[in-house]
Amino acid sequence: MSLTLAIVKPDAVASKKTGAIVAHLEREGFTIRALRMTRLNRGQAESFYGVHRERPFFQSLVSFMTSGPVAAMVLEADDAVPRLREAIGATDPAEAAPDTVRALFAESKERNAIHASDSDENAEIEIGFFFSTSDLLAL
Ligand code: FUP
Repeated sequence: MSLTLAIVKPDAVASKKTGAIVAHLEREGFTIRALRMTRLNRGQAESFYGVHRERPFFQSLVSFMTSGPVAAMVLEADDAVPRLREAIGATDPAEAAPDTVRALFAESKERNAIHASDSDENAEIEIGFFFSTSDLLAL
């Protein structure tokens, strides 16, 4: 079993899709090992998306990610990282495979409902961004 981080983004939280997305991920076989609502401030969002700092969409992405609460969760499954990437679908919902979270719930390439870690290394870093060791002690 391995762990990954998912974030239900502000678009999906605001439109009350959090529960449906969590239910979808549980149906796909993930176990929720930690879950919390929070609202990112600008510094936190800039740091979380630091790899995209030079991209033209960076400021818009940071504004969106700080626009309202998010639901961050640690998900467990066999091969959790690649399986969650498959379950969320392509970045742009217009290109996401049927029955993926983004095909079902996302509004646009930016307002795309969910984030998922893209490697085991980043999953560990991103879990640490939202959860402390004591949150994960019961794992
Ligand atoms: P993903 O791994 O699918 O979340 O996508 P990326 O890491 O490539 O991009 C991170 C976030 O930047 C996306 F979720 C949405 C945003 N983004 C845009 O707003 N416009 C783009 O052209 C690409 C990404």
